[in-house]
Amino acid sequence: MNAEDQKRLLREMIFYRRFEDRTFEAYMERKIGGFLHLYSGQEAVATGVLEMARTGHDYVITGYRDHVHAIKTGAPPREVMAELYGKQTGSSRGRGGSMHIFDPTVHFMGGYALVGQPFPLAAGLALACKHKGSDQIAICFLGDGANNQGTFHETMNMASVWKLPVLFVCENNLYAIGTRIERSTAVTDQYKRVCGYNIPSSQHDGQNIETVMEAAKNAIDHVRGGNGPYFIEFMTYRHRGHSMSDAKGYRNKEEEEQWLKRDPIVLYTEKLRKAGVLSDKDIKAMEKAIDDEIENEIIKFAEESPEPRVEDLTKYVLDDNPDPRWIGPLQK
Ligand SMILES: Cc1ncc(C[n+]2csc(CCOP(=O)(O)OP(=O)(O)O)c2C)c(N)n1
Ligand SMILES: [Mg+2]
Repeated sequence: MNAEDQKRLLREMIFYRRFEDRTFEAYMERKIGGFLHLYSGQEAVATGVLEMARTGHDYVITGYRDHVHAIKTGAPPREVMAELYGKQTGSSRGRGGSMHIFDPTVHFMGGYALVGQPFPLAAGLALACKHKGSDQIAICFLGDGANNQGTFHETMNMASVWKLPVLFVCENNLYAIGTRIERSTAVTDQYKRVCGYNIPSSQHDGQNIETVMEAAKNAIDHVRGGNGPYFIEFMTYRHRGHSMSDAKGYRNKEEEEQWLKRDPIVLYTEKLRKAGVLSDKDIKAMEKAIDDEIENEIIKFAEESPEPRVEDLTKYVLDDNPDPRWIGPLQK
C-alpha cells in the first residue's frame, strides 16, 4: 500500500472515532435520543473490510452499532448525523435513528435492532445477486452474541447449501451487552462454529487494519469467485459501554487497559510515524481538520435541518409511498 492510502485510512479511522465521540456529546446534550451504540475501538474492522469491498456495488448489512459501517459504505456522514438527530434530512428521513441507518443509494441495506436479524436478510441479498448473475456479493457484519440466535444456524446452513455469495464478518468484542462470551457461548472461537455447515472460515487480529485488509481480501476473493460463503472472525474490543446507559461494571480495568494499548488508531499511528509517513505535526493538523469538518459541516447540518412534519408521519413507511431516492437503486 502506498503512503497516500495509508494516510487516508488513518484519517478515516480518526474521523470515525471523533464522529462517535461527538455523537456521545450530542446525546449528553439531549440532542440525540433513543438508543445509541458506539463503535469506538473497533474501527479497523469495518474500515479494513469495506476498503477491500466494492462499496456502492456490493450489499452491506449490519446490526445496531452501524454508523461507521454506513459511512464507510458511502452514506454521507452529515445524513447519518441528521438521522441520529431524528431530522427529515437523515438517511432514513428521521424515521429510524441510530440503530436504523439505511441508504440503498449506496447499497447500505441497514442497521437492525434485532440481534441476528441481518443474517437471513444478507442471505436474501446474496440470493438476489446470484439470480441476477452479477458479481456482487453481500457482506454481513455481526457480533459474537448474535451467533447464538437461531437465525445464525438457519442462515449458515442455507447459505452453504445454496452456495450463496455472502461474506459473514464476525466482530468478536468478547461481550454481548454485559455478558462475557464464556458465559453464553460453548465454543468461544466463532470461526470454528461454521465447520458444521461446511463454510470455510478464519480468525484474525481486528486491531491491525492492514491485517484486516489482507484477510478480508482473501475472503472476498473466495466469495466473489463463486465458491459460496466465507466466515471471517476479527478479535476486537469496544472502548465504551454497550450503549449509553452502561457503566461497564462487568469489565475489569486491567483488561480495558490491555486493549487500549492495542487500540487500532494508536497502533496504526505508531506504524506510520515509525515508517516516516506522518509526523506529529501532520497528525495534529489532521485531527484539527477532522474536528472542523465534524463541527462546521456535519453537526451544523444536523442541527439546522428541519424536523419531520407531523403530516408526513406515514410517508416512506409503507410500500405504496416509498422515498423516491430509493426506487431505482434497489433494482441495481
Ligand atoms: C432478538 C433480540 N434479542 C435480544 C436483544 C437485546 N440485545 C441487544 S444487543 C445484545 C447483545 C449482542 O451482542 P453482540 O452480538 O456481541 O454485539 P455487540 O453489541 O457486542 O456489538 C442483545 C442481547 C435484541 N436486541 N434482539
Ligand atoms: Mg459482542
